Amino acid sequence: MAWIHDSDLQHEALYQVARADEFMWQRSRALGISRRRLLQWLAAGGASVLVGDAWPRQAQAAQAASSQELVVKPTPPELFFDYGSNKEMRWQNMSQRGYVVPNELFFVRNHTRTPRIDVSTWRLKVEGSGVRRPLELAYDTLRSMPSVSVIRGVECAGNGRSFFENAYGKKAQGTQWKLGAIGVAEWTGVRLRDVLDRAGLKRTAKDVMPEGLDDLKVRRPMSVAKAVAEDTILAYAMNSEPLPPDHGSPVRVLVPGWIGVANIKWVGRIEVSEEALFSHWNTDTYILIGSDYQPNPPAKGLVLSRQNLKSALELDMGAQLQAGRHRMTGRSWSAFGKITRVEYSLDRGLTWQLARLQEPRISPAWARWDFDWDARPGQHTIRVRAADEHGHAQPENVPWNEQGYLYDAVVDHPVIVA
Ligand SMILES: Nc1nc2c(c(=O)[nH]1)N[C@H]1C(S)=C(S)[C@@H](COP(=O)(O)O)O[C@H]1N2
Ligand SMILES: [Mo]
Repeated sequence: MAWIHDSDLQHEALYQVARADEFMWQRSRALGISRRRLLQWLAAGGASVLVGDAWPRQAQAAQAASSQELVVKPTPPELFFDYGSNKEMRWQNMSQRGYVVPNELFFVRNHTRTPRIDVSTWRLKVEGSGVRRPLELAYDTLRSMPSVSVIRGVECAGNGRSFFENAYGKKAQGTQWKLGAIGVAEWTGVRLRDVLDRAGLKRTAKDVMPEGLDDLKVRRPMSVAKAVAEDTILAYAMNSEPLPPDHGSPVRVLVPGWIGVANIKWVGRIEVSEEALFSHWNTDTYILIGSDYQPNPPAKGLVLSRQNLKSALELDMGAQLQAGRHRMTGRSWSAFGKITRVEYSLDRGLTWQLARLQEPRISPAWARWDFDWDARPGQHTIRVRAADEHGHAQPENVPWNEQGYLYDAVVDHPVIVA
């Protein structure tokens, strides 16, 4: 993979491919077998042994604890769709609102449940072969460092998953999100690179893996290039409030543009390594498995790239409206760049009109838009599609993948007018 330049490693897809390749060389050398033999062995199902992930045991422990409270904040049915430890924002509640999602409305995605962590005893460990001075930071020390605020989105890689069922007649694995597993907030914290510098980040460091303090110790690696980016931060505030328990209190990592799970909540440890790092969350899950995707050992499929491009109306699916003129509103977002065009169709894609775009159009966050609709009685289907400054556009369909990630196709939004 020598043609992948270091600066390209900010892009998750390239990063994962490069790392997987290196990993194979390292391990095959260590095991004294050929790389080819190792690939055959992996194809036969040896990956998790090789990665050395203690996931199954942790999963059992987490299940035993599952009768306890899963989410701390109130999540009444008017505000959220309830999937146990996961709560989906109802888009309807975003109409007439400002640019960011209020903390009370922000979606929650917990692999297990929200842990309660005492700020006074919380420590952030930064350690591993990639730092010269391993350290432990207390909350007050972190708060005393220079801070930055950024407006950015966090979106679950499975957002839109339920639409695979409409398209393929079968459900993909996992929470059946509609389009509400995304939120945008103003995050305040310390640049991750400032903390890494304090720990004496080595030039030879390669990967940075934040780890959560939740039951499963959710963790997922990123390249040093992404870790030292301007807007990769250790966030302790969300929309000017201390980070709420469900969103990672006291501190979470914000990794803009990368899939939701990269934004590790309740971070307690950051491993910095001179070697490629792997976890359950980039070998077994958060990968694309399906006939259109090749396995990419040690991952069982193509490791997920960054988030993509989607649009949502600020209206429930199947909402009822009164006949007459309505201002229809919504938001579109792209992880690649600014939204430059949003179109809507009232005739199932036969004809398209331009929606009006509003400022700001932050990337990776979203752009608000609206259009006027003179609604006649009957059953209607509204479609919306967006494009960004780099020419990415929402496709008509998405190839099937077992775990139902990255559904970015145009969706049918049913509306009943009476
Ligand atoms: N420690 C930890 N971090 C985590 C998770 C988790 O379960 N544990 N879930 C991840 C996933 S899959 C997503 S989509 C985002 C959701 O962030 P939110 O709950 O603040 O909306 O957090 C990520 N960070
Ligand atoms: Mo997610």
